[in-house]
Amino acid sequence: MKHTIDVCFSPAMLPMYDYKGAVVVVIDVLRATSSMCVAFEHGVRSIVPVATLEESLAFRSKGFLVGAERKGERVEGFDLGNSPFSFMDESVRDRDIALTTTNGTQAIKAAEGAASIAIGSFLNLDALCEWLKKQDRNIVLLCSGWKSAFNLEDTLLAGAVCDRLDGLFGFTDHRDAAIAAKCLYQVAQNDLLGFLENSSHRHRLANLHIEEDVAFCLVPNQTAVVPVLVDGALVAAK
Ligand code: 3SL
Repeated sequence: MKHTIDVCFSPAMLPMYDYKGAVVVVIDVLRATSSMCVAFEHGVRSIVPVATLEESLAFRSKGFLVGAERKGERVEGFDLGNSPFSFMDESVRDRDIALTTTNGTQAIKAAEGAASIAIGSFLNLDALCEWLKKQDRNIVLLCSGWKSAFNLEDTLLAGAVCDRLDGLFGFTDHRDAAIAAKCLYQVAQNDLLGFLENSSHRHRLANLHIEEDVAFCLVPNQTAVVPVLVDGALVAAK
């Protein structure tokens, strides 16, 4: 039987989707899911996504590194923020990390109850698509958005996945979201950075002088790692 692929533009909309038997791919291009891919590429053993600062901090006594981002910045007192560059350090190798971010880790929590949860970004685009082809399930691409609102960059990645997989998977009856995401990606694909010129989160990050993070997170296929959630922790899929 042909499986379906669909796009959910916000975690707030996820309850309207039939996701419980599906693979949910959580997408937060700027920057949480991109940083997670970088972390595993640099040897991190596991990442426990948590909702609050307190939950993250509590993992320190268990030997974890603790990470927290709020308003785009590392929260004082935490080892790590949410820049992909902060996960490129030897000090993260073989470590377990607890992480909370404004939207990305919240979206992962929202997807709990799915048959499986994977992490997507431009950085692991081709590897993710290859992994998805092997899953014998419907797929829901969940955009983290910004505080429940639509955003462009997550939609572009969802569109890129649809663009690569729609010959293999059928769009669902509620297919407009997948069609829209794919069309948007096809318009933007040759200049993702330029397309996002006026996007809200690119501006938020530019105000923090971290435009290099934005450019980095839009470069496809920098890793073959596909992080998946197993017993509450993200690990690299075998
Ligand atoms: O919302 C999130 O999860 C973050 O990726 C936001 S930020 O890029 O760190 O500002």
